[in-house]
Amino acid sequence: MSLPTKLELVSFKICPFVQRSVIALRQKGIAFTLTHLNPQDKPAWFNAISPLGKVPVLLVDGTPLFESAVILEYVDEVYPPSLHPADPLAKAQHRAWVEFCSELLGRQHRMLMTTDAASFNEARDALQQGLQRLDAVIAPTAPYFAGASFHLVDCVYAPLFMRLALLKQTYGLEMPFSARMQAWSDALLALDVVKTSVVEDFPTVFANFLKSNNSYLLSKAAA
Ligand SMILES: N[C@@H](CCC(=O)N[C@@H](CS)C(=O)NCC(=O)O)C(=O)O
Repeated sequence: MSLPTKLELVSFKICPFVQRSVIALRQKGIAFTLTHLNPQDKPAWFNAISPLGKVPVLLVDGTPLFESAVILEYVDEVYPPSLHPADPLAKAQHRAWVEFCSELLGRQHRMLMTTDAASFNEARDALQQGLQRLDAVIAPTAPYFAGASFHLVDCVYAPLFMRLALLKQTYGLEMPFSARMQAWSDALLALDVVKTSVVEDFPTVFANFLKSNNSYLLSKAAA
C-alpha cells in the first residue's frame, strides 16, 4: 500500500470534530492542508462531498472521507505507529470512550445553544453527569486517559477540555473536576499539538458563535 500524496482537511473554525482530526494528524507528523469554510455559506463542492453537510471531511488524494472517528481510524491505520493500545479489548474500550466524547460534545453544544435558564441548567447538568461518568474510568495514574501514554482517545478529549477551560476562564462557568481529571485536562492543554490545533483568534470565533446563537451563557456571564 502506498501512502497518499495529498491530504486536505475541510473545516469550520469552531468545530471540535475537526480539531480532534488536526490533533491526530499533527501528533503523527503528517503533512496536510486545512481549508476553513463558512458554515453559513457552504459551497456546492462541499455539499457534493459531505453526505451530511458536516465537517470534517478529509480528502485523501481527492477521495472524501467523512465522520471524524472514521478519519482518525484511517489515519491511525495508514500512518504507524498506532495511537491505540495493542490489546483488542483495550482498543475497543478506547473506541467506545471516543464515542462517549462525541456524546459529551453534543451535550456541550446543546448547553451553549440554549437561550433560557431552565434549558441551560438541564443541559449543563447532563454534561456534568457525563463528565462524572468519564471521571470514573480514567486510569488512576496521570496524566492521560490510560496513564503515561498519549493515545487517539486523548486527541478526542482535548477539544472538549479546551472549551470547558474557555467557558470557565472567560464566562465563569464552573464544571467541578476531580484532581485526576483536572491533571488530564491540564496535560492535554499544555501540549503544543493541542495549543496549535485551533485558529489563533479562537476565543473570538467562539464568542461570535455564542453571540450569533443568542446563547443564554452570555446573559448569565454578564449578570
Ligand atoms: N459525527 C460527526 C459530527 C460532526 C459535526 O457535528 N460537525 C458539525 C460542526 S462541529 C457540522 O458540520 N455541522 C453542520 C453544520 O453546522 O451545518 C463527526 O464526528 O465528524
